[in-house]
Amino acid sequence: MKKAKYLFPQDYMADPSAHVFDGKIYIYPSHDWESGIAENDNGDHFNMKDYHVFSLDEVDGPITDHGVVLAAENIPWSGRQLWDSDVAFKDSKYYLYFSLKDQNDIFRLGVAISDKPYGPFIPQENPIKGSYSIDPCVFEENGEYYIYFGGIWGGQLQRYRNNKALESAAFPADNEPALCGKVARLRDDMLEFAEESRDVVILDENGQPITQGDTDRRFFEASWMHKYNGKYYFSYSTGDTHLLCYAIGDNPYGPFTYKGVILTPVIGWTTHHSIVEYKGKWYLFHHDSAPSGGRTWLRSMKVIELEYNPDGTIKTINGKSK
Ligand code: FUB
Repeated sequence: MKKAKYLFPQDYMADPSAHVFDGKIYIYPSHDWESGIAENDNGDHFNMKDYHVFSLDEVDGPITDHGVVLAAENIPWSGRQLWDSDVAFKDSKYYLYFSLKDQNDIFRLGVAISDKPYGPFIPQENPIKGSYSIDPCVFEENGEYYIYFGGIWGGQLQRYRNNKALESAAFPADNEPALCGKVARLRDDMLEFAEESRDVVILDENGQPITQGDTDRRFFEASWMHKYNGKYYFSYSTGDTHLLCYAIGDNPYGPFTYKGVILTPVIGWTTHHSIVEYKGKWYLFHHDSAPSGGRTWLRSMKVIELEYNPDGTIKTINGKSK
């Protein structure tokens, strides 16, 4: 599959997190809709209220929509805006991790549980203790589960330092190390962090942290972790420069060394993805706003094959290729 394919033209879905469960690909996207909220830098126009799950037997084959699996109105601590989510499997249960503003308009991460990969998912009473910001992604290795998260601007990461809320939001100076995404190991029951979250440090080619002013390379949002040939690939969006980039490390915590661009800018402001291997090939699940005529809050999910060079670097994909 060398051309990108829209996965579900019937509705707007974004931020697709793909996993292989029970021999199928399951996709956990955000569900965009036209709520009429004006566009701003806080992302108020991303006013989502529920999640669907999708599955594929073949990447090129028909897609199954499993319908609404969790709605904000059924989450006890819900305020507004169900943003990006991800799912992990452990001991016969599926755990859906999601981003949602609480009743004080603060983004937290929540967990909902199902005994099926296609839900429905039953939410916990409260958000994960000590969680903040957006875009959870869960990576499993040797029975340990690591949750990555964070996003600046509307994602509120600039409101925290060292896992403590600041009096007021603050960004580092342009020549200082950039704000980092976060990672924490999950507790055995999958419901809480097992440790304080740590910075996901991205280094440049000289071993120095990427700086806040390096907007083509610094972390903005959309963490994803995958492993290829024994190396750990942390990928993310650069937000206002609209790139999907990646950095490689030797363990799930990093540090990671910046390696390049996975996807050049798509049509629409946001770019967000997941990377998964299925039947011997690798795929980039992502989204763009082309079908909605560039309305950035109405995104459509897509998939395209992702290829590696012999040295393990990823071949850059053109976000506007048809
Ligand atoms: O879908 C809402 C937000 O837009 C996500 O959480 C971000 O990563 C961006 O894709």
